[in-house]
Amino acid sequence: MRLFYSDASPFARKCRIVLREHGLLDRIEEVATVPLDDPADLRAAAPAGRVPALVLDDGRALTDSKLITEYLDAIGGGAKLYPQGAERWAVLQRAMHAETVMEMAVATRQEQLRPEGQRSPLWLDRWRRGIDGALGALEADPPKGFDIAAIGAVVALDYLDFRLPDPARAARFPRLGAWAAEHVGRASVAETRPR
Ligand SMILES: N[C@@H](CCC(=O)N[C@@H](CS)C(=O)NCC(=O)O)C(=O)O
Repeated sequence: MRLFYSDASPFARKCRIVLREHGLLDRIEEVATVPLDDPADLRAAAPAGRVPALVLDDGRALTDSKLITEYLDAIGGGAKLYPQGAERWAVLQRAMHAETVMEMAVATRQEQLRPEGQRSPLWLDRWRRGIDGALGALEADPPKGFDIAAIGAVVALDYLDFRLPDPARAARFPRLGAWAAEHVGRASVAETRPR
């Protein structure tokens, strides 16, 4: 199998952490790519040209990090990251708060790369408040253990520090910061940190 990723993509990083947690690195080749260059092999796997994309051994492909991480969790030999029991919906809701942070942070980054006169102050403000709202939900109810919500939260926080650093953020979400610090040294997290 082949996983197309770009180093900075938080969505791709979730998949890269999950495949390490499940010991799948010997079955899945990680292929670094630049989506904006529109490489033909990425377009063939992902019609919309986005990472992550996972090409299976039979040639079929899966796109979108939520689908790919659930697939890797299904075939992997490690502890399950998507719980099936009573806690499933609480975990998925936490994961969705993290997903919202990623979506709004990536949108903010893309907006910031536009020429200044073309940026939308309205959307930048809405996304800033949206990010803080979703972080506030995670601050009130941080992930428990290292499940798919924890992976999302670690990735979202690292992406914020990487692309949208804010020295005041740590003071606004102290509990979340302390929670994240517990996972900094985990191999799957350390090996995939964006540079
Ligand atoms: N919902 C998707 C989002 C994927 C996504 O937005 N990927 C970005 C990189 S962070 C991308 O490939 N952008 C290139 C493009 O849109 O052309 C997922 O979870 O996989």
